[in-house]
Amino acid sequence: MRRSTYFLPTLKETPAEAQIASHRLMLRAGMIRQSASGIYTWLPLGWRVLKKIEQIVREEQDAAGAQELLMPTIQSADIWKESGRYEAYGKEMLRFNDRHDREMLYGPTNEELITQIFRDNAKSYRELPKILYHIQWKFRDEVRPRFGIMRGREFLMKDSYSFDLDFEGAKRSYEKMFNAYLKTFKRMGLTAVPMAADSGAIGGNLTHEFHVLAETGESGVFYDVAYDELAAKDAIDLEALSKLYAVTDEKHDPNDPNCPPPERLKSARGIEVGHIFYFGTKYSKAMGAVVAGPDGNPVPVEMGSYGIGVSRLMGAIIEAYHDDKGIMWPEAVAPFKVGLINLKTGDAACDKVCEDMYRTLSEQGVEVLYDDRDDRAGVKFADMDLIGLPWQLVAGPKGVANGIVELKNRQTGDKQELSVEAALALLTA
Ligand code: P5A
Repeated sequence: MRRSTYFLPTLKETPAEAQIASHRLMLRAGMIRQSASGIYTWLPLGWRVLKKIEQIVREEQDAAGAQELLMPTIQSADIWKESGRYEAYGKEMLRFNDRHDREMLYGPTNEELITQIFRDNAKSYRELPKILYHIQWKFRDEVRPRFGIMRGREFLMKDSYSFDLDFEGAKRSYEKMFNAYLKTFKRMGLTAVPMAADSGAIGGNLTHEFHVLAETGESGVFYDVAYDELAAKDAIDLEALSKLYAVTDEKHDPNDPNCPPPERLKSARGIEVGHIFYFGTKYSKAMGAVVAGPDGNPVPVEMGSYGIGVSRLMGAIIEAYHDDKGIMWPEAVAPFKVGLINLKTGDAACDKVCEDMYRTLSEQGVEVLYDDRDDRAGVKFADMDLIGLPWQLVAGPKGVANGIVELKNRQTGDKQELSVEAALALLTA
């Protein structure tokens, strides 16, 4: 992509309305713009990152055996009346009537709709177990939308739903998702701590929230220091992990036998990036989602639901990866891998080297943003640091005369002077 043609409105000034780093940086880096309170347009740079995050979430769901489908954003109120949540959901639900005066709503979550789909299409226990998921926009009319996309009104969620014949099966599904979540967040460079939590409006009796620790997090959490050692390991020891004390502040109880002594108890702030629930037959009974069991008798299916805040994750990643100059994307979710800076656009030798490198990298499938603008070097450096691509490849007249370019790692700040060939070899390795 050529910077000269790319729609990337970066800002020098810090927007006054943004209170936390990720919100400020997403605005300044030209990734999002607010369209109404808690509702955002994703500009090309932000949209690229959102798709990368979404793809990692998708791959780990698929690897766990979940199957992707797509349910609509708009739902009929009827199914929510069946489950009993239509009244209970309150003002967070955006409700409206269509031209035939039928009551409709913009889905805040999809337990009802998926239960209806399952009920109408699955008949026998032989079709179990199943985990179905989609990645779809949700709307919740939050009282206090804030921190940009972190707590939006419209946001992108991955939501999965599991169907099993009995509790044992449901527990296996829950564990599959639990594991998939740890892997998913790890691939994005995040350590998410699973916390025993309250089930709130979704209901049920087994539930975990996944929190990325950050000072700007909205939730208070308490956990055993042993968690930090466990999380640093590559293979996740679920057994050991599930024994550790880790809870949200509503659940924290110093008198709990599992609560470690004060010197081993950490108190921190967390960003909730995922939330999983086992709720048994709550919806299947209310909505008649039954299958014929092995003996032919009807059995209401055991269910769970599993959410990831896909758009919120972007905020969490930026909170974890930034400095005073801007964002420092982990490679797995970076909008481009390389930012190519031509220090003297218009200089025949610089232009030639840059064009050649741009072509070679692109042909090799490396995503490059080429700053080919006729602008000052300082502007280009500042912009590149702000948008935070993992590698900066810099070509100026002096180096180019000797066949040398500079390669900078945005996270470590390390700079190397290399031949063009060596730099390209490193970036395509
Ligand atoms: C689980 C999947 C549910 O809705 N039903 C389907 C269950 N859970 S949840 O905790 O309410 O939401 C799942 C995740 O969505 C993110 N999230 C939000 N992200 C941005 N803005 C919001 N207003 C918002 N509300 C929820 C969170 O990451 C949450 O864990």
